[in-house]
Amino acid sequence: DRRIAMFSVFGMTCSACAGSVEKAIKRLPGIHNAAVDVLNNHAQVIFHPKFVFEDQIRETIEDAGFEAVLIQ
Ligand code: 9UX
Repeated sequence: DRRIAMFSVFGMTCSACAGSVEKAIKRLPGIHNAAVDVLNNHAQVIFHPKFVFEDQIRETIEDAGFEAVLIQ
């Protein structure tokens, strides 16, 4: 059982920002993959909804210092 979520992530100004967002997301349980695109301000996350939910992922991005909005 997998779900895909797309977030807009604001405040990333270099590729190291994207790396730290990816790393933070991947530390959560139930994350299959996280791909952060600094140019388009997007983060796509594939996850197992039995272990983690969209809002926990969104809060993790915010805790890493960025603003995140679930767009899809
Ligand atoms: Mo780049 Mo981002 O020098 O938090 S890592 S701006």
